[in-house]
Amino acid sequence: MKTLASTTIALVLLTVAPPVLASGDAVVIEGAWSRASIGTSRPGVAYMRLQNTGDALVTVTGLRTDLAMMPMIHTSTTDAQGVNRMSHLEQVEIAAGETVALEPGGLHVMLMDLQRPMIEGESFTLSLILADGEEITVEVPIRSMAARGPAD
Ligand SMILES: [Cu+2]
Repeated sequence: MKTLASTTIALVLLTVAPPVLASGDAVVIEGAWSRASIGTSRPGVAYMRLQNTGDALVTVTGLRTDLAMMPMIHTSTTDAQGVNRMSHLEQVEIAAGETVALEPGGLHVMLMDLQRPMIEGESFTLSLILADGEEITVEVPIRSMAARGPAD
């Protein structure tokens, strides 16, 4: 009864293993998208939702992609005069069970120093580096220059 034996072992492992997900496995990335660029002189942008399905805080401390020399997380704010400003965030914390949205007008991935144009219909690989050294990689589709969301 090989099958029964395997099932028993699996159940034992499930019981013994602590219900802690590795930080990289705990984060689910949904709805990633970006916009096509005109050449490479201006930075590119990318958006996504980061869902922490685990039971511990996850901190994103950096980004990596071969598309851009300096990918970083920016936040957008509008001051009292209605002027939009972007600032670089050193890290983004995602509380257990929470979702952090990177979307137009708020948090976003800024792709500084593009190495090639972002072409509609193509995609690129982006890795999120976590505080514990784990990385999560996502394939980001490139939408049109006028896109306002992942379905455009
Ligand atoms: Cu920015």
